[in-house]
Amino acid sequence: MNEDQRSLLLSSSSRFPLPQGVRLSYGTAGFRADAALLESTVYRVGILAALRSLKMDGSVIGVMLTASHNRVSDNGVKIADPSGGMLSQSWEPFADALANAPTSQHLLQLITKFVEKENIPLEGVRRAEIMLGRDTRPSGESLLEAAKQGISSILGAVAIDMGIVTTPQLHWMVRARNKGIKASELDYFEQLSSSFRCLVGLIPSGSKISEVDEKLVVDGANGVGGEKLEVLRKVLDGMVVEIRNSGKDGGVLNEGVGADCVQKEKFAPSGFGSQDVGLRCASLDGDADRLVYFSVPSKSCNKIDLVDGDKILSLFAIFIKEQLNTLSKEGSENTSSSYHARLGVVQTAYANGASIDYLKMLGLEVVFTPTGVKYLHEKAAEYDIGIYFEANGHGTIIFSESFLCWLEARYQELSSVSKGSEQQKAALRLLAVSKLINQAVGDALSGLLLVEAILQHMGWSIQRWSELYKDLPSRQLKVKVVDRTAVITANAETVVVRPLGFQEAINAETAKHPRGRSFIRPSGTEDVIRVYAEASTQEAADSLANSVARLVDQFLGFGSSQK
Ligand code: G16
Repeated sequence: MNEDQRSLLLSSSSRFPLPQGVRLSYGTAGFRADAALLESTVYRVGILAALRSLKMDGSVIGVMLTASHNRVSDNGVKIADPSGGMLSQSWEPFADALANAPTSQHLLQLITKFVEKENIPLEGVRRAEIMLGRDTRPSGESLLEAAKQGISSILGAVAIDMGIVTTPQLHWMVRARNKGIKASELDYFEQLSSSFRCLVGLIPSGSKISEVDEKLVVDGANGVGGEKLEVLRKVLDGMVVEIRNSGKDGGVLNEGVGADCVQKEKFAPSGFGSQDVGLRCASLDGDADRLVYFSVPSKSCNKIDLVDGDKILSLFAIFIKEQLNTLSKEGSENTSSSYHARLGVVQTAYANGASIDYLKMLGLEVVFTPTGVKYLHEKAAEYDIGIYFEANGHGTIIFSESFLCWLEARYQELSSVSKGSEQQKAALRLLAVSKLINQAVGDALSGLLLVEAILQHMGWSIQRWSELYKDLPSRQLKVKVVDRTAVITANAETVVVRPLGFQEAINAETAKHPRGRSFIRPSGTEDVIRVYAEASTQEAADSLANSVARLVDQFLGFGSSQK
């Protein structure tokens, strides 16, 4: 590292001292904390992003400022790799070390060593380029400044401010830029709307939905998603969608609203209630990377019928499978028609037991990973078509390059020999899905458009969709403990390895309830241990969750369990 670079790093880092007593780690979705503590972390992530870009031959890297579903006073920062996916896990330890370096001198030493170890061309011909995005949190503005300062501490690095965007939009833009595709927000809307129109244009003439089912009502969590959905609605002139909790009318981000609260509490978000009985409703989270649907079944209470990520996954799987089956019918002798696409679905331990049974009954290959989209995405990428969803509504569908190449060729072939055939339509539908659905990361807006197109294609109401299978009753609790890192899990978080004896205690509680299942894990975004339980009745699920929460108290210290 030359002298200019050293003194630039030393002088700029001295303006961003680490607050005393703060120790952060790059968790499930980057660094998250009270926004007041984050300036030095965000500054350092700016440096990290610039180094990552240089390491990746000058490819564009994304930096997103968001704390997603967490409260408005929190914020966070995460990195998108050149593919648009999450930061390579091999760089997470360096991210942790950088964020916690106590002084400017330590920071400089760390960077110098890392640059050497990774062979990062600080003085090469390529310059680093970083796309920056933020959600609607008020703290985002000053944190953006800190990120820019971090980026400009690496000589020649350039920051491109994309403004207020959803997290998936930023990931999409990074991916598009690195693929050499037009990557503005307008291009994002254009791609989503044209592929949605293509899917709707291919709906079989017999598919009919009732007038009631035409309307969709969306809870925007008082975040960025409502505003962006508004743009989509205008582009898609004719889409019947009412947007509530868009943040314009004074509501607080994620407070009593949003996908996390709807999915975990199973209550209608603020602004929804008896006037919505029977309507198809959807809820986004604060940065619009999660999506769940729900309906209000009766006027008498604000309980909901939840259609969570597992059911969105099931709907997508049914549709994709239907298209693949159509495509493989009456295969011709031509070799290009004989591609056997591997379709796989990826879930986590939070997947409802009934969903797993259902997906297996459909004949699908179902695999599990720990919580966190970075794990699910990686697993799904092993298939030609990998569908992944967390029950909380975070998920997408990814297509392999080789399958897409074959599909494009097959579509061209079918267009010349059997235009208008069912096979040609199936190929076109799959191509449209690959463009509509965000290939970089789970995206509530693109997911919502795909759900809407498939429901119309099937002629299904939300009730019909919800009846695909009946969820086992479940309960989620969270418990504050002295040190959540004391919990270590294995087998995709289904088994507690530490503290010793904890898993046996869970097993003993679980055995008391028919179809009982329970697990615990340390949250990656909040300072709590999460408890999940399901059983054949709601009373049993509640009782199991409460017993396991008490075990957490016993084994891990103080605290009282809370919903
Ligand atoms: C983030 C991740 C999700 C994950 C969630 C878990 O969500 O992106 O993949 O499911 O954290 O949170 P926790 O570890 O607290 O249970 P988000 O929407 O907050 O970015």
